[in-house]
Amino acid sequence: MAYEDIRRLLPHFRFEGRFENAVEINAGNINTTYHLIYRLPDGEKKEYLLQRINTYVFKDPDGVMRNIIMVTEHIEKAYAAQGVDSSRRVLRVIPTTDNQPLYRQSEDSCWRAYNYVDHATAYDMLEKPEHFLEAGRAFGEFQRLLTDFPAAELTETIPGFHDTLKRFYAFVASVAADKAGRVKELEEEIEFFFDRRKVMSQIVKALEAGRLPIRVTHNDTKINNVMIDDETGRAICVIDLDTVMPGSALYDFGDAIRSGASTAAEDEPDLSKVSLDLNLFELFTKGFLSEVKDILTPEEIELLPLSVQVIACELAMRFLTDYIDGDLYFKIRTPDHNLVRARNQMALAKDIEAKFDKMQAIVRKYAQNA
Ligand code: GN1
Ligand code: MG
Repeated sequence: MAYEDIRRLLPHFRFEGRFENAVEINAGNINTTYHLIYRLPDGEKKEYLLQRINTYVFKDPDGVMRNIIMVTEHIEKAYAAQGVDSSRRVLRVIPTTDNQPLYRQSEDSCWRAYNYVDHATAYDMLEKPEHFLEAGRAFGEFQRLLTDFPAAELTETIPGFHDTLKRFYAFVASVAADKAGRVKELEEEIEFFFDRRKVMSQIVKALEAGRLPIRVTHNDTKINNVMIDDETGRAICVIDLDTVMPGSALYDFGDAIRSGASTAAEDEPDLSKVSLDLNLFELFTKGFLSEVKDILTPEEIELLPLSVQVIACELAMRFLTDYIDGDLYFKIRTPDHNLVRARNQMALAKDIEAKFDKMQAIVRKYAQNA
């Protein structure tokens, strides 16, 4: 039961009111999350999120929290300067009773808390196409509000997170090590990534050559990382800021499209259902570029379609690497979950390749009038 798991932690945070209920939220492949309800003496409800940070993935939880605090404070100030009420627009860290952003229960058990954005939903699959236009606008706005934030002040908490070439070499090393004895059944899948090594390394090479700027990026713009207001249908808050780091705006565009514009869930095993919905691609592109077309360089805009291909391949390769390693990184719900996910993203990547020219035409349409 959720309460039993967390009751010893609750007194360590500055939650207001009396504890009423805790429910585990089954979202995310990395951290464990609880939704908490408290009640003030006057009857008002106070809601929070309590999360256990996965320290296998995040080796520097203090660095993660430092990044999050700097970035959320910056966004809050930017909204204040625009006269926008930011109470439901940005995550806020709830400190511990000794005023720390983290509570360390033991060496490998780290907890943190946030305000809860109420009357809003994080969808794994969007229910209405308009939501995706909104998501594009929200991730674009996130990017825009952080253009004047000095990226060098952020810690690279997972070094090379979207360095796809480095991830390719890690994948090759995992294939060679074959720790879980699974490589023999995976010839076709492995070949897929060797065939795409060059394409996958294009963004990181352009960054290294200085042809693309380093920006503050979210790095995990999966569609369930934006909250949609239940009443207005507008995207109100970008969440899951654990991977906010210096990076490329292309990562955020590519990851959002590969997750939100797919016609199937990320772990749908029936590959005939997996494709890129160009209508959704267009909606997101429209929303995203409405916020950032004056900020992005011509080269960044030109490479937006490529970013979708690169991030879909990268994630497919990450899932396959984890399957080969024996499922150490992503949470799994079935023994072949990572393999199913990898094949799903490979199918999506193939469809993205087939639709490349159409994506390019759409990007050009919305990049005009800059
Ligand atoms: C992980 O936990 P979640 O779902 O927000 C992962 C992302 C992947 C995603 C795929 C830190 O994000 O990079 O794209 O799963 N986060 C990390 O579902 O590795
Ligand atoms: Mg998430």
